[in-house]
Amino acid sequence: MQTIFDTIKKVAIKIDHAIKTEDLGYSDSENSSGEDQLKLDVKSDYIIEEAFKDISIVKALVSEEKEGILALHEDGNYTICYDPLDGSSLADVNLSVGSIFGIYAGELKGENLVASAYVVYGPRIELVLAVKGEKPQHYRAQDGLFNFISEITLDEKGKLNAPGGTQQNWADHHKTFVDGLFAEGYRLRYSGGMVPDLHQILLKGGGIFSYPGTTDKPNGKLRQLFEVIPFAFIYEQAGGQSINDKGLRLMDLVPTHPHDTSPCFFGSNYEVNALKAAYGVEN
Ligand code: AHM
Ligand code: MG
Repeated sequence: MQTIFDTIKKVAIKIDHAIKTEDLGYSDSENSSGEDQLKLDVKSDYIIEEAFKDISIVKALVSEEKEGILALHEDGNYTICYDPLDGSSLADVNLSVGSIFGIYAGELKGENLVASAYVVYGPRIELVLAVKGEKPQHYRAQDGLFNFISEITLDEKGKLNAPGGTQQNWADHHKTFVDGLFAEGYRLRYSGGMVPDLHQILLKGGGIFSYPGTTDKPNGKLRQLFEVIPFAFIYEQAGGQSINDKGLRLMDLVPTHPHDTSPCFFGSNYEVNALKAAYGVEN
C-alpha cells in the first residue's frame, strides 16, 4: 500500500504542475458520463495511468475519464478507481480542484475498499490518506514533499452546510432539511468542487455535504466507485457518517457499472442524524 500512496504523492505534484501551466480549454472528446472532457482531465488521467501501469500490485485501473476497466497485472492485489481531476470545470475560474482515489481489494464494491486518498490543488497541495482502523492523515506539500500535519477527527456537530444539486429539482423534504440547518445558524459553504468542499468540512470540525437524487438526476450525480465510496470511507474513519437517501451506509454500495452514481450525504453525526429524520429513514 505504501507504494500506491507514494505514487499518489508523485502524481499529485505532476497534476498540480499541469494545472498551473497547461491549456485550460476543452478537448474534442467526451467521457463515459457524456461530459465534455477538458484537456486537463485527459492529461491528469494520462499522468495517473503512466504512474501506475508498471506497479505489479495494481491489478486494474478504473477512471472517471475511461469507459471500462483497464486491466494491468493479473496477479495484482488492488484495483485503483480514481477521478483524476474532480471539479475540473472550476480550473478556469481558478478555484480549487482535486483528485480522488479508491483502492479496492477484490470485487468493486464498498465493503472491499481498503484505502482512500484525495488531493486538493488549492493555494497549496494537500493530501489526505486513510486506511482501515485509523484516523485519516492530513499532509501538505512543501518543495515537492508531503509533510504530515495531523490526524483528522470530526466533531459531533459542525457549522457548515454544503448542499449540492440544482435547488429547482430538489424534493420538498430535502429543501426543508437544508433550510432547517440554515435556520439553526449553519453557514453555506459550497464551491462546486466536492474535494475542497468535503475537505473544508473535515478540517473545520464538521457539518454536512449533500448531493441528493433530484427530479432530473434521481440517482444523483456523484459516482460511486471513485467519488462516493472513497469519501464515505474517509468520513467514517474520521468519526462521521456517510449515507444514501435510504439511510444506508454508502460503504455498503454495490455498483453494477463502473460509472454508477448514488445520492450521497457525508457529515458529522448531528447533521446526518437530522438528515435521517428529515428523510424518514431513522435507524
Ligand atoms: P466532475 O467529476 O465532472 O468534476 O463532477 C463532480 C463535481 C463535484 O466535484 C461537485 O460536488 C459536483 O460536481 C457539483 O455539481 P453541481 O454543480 O451540480 O452542484
Ligand atoms: Mg468527479
